[in-house]
Amino acid sequence: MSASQKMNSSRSNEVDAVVIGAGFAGLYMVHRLKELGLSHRAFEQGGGVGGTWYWNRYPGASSDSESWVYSYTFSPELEQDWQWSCRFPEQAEILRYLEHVADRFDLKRSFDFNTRVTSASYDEASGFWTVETDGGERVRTKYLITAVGCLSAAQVPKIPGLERFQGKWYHTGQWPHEKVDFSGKRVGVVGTGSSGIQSIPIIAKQAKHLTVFQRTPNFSVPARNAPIGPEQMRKLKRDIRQIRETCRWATIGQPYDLLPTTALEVDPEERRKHYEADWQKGGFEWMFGSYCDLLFNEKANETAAEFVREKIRGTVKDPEVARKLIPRGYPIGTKRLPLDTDYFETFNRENVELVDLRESSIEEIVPSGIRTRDKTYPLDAIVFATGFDALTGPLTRIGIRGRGGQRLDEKWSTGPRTYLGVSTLGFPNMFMITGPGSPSVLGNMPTSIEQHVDWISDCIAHLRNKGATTIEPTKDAEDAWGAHVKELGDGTLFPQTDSWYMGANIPGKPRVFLPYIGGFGTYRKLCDEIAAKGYEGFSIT
Ligand code: NA7
Repeated sequence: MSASQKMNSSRSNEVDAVVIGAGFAGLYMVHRLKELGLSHRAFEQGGGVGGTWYWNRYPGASSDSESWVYSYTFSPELEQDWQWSCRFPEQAEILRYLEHVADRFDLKRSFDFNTRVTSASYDEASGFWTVETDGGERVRTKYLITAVGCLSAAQVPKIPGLERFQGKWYHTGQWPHEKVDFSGKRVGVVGTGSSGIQSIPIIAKQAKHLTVFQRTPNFSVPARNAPIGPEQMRKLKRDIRQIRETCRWATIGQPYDLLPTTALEVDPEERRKHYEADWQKGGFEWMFGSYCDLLFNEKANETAAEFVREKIRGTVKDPEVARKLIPRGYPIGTKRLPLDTDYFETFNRENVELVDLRESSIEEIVPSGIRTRDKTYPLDAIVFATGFDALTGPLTRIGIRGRGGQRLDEKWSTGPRTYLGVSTLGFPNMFMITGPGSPSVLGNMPTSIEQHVDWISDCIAHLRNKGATTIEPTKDAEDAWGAHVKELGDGTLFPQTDSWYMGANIPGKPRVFLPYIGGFGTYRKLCDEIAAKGYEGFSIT
């Protein structure tokens, strides 16, 4: 018997709710279940709380939302007590915060850590789910709540020869807990998404030599991280409720919103000044607090894209390296926009080399390094910053079966079908926190998470008050929601680009725009209205 089985032998195998995951979502969900007085079990495959921040320990991993909004709002006391050190906190600080929350609200005792859920099956006769774990447990539950994150199914590309590599290799999303020291080493980083762009400048400072293997050049905006001084902290503490209220209704759950102006109606010089001023401020606001047509109109988008290209040209000294780094052929913002600290500057270092995989792709991994079509690059370590099977991957990997044994991955084989991104037909009493078809990754995640958890908690309370046994979306509601999500996505520039938003980073994954892009505030209002109408679009029995 494993330690966790022994520890939990006193725990109930029949509960009101099972929660999967101990990140921002799972922790808050458990807190709400406790408040509702529901019996529950919660499972987490990591050895502790944190979710994304438990796994993503790579050098430079940090939040791209400001600390004062990248946190919970449900407890004003917590909000006042916790002191963030800087604008964009690093992984270790966010993990400390989540540890603090878990201890403060006594959440850890609800969880079985180091325990992976291996299947969840719905039994129509009893109306219960059976959840199985790799610890050999079977738990029956009325409600199944997934809090598995949107970017948690790490993707290591299937490059031949990896098993023969004699050095060490890592994926940014599954980073070891012990310190990885690259001093004196020849390191290769594959991938230039957010994780690559955050880690490359730091690895470059440590390693003897760094080779960056770039498939698609990325746009990036400076983070301009900085400590929070006493005066700023005083103001933040004073205004925090108002700041958070703005986030709750804003397009991407941030304390700013798109301008009412379009990029093309503004005089080019004025537009440049605007881009420059926000560039100096740093952060996502540069794009998402900017002209309202940037993600809808190619010409408008091009004004922003060209501004960033100019910045790259002005930063990178070697014109040939600059040429390779300059993104072309897709609109800015349609791949997740990274924030960086000295990313482009890093390519001016003597010990950093850029390999353009569009000119010479990776053929194989050899014992001594990476071989492209043209050359072998000797390496002591490889870092795969190659991303995740986003949004659907964490859910379809669990092994969820609904009515009639229908598998979730089969139901979603041509793309996810959900109602509000929180539920899916054929899987009664299952709730997905920030599932596909909800705003999720297009907004500040903790804001998205809290809204979903609150909505789910209220829904469960409603079901209990009514004495209802099941809730499930109707086919009409699910079809209409899918069509709405698609129509909104099609109205943007996103479908033009191969990105994880489109499922295009995973070989064989259907090409579907995964999140809801109607705006976070609009979505919240809609969810509230649906609840107020007695959960319109759901059949409740
Ligand atoms: P991303 O944003 O998916 O970036 C992955 C990067 O890896 C991207 O540059 C990819 O190039 C590259 N990639 C993927 N597969 C390969 C192969 N086979 N060969 C070469 N290069 C490859 O993941 P991140 O972890 O950086 O960020 C994920 C999110 O986590 C981030 O947006 C935040 O929300 C947090 P491509 O562009 O596909 O050509």
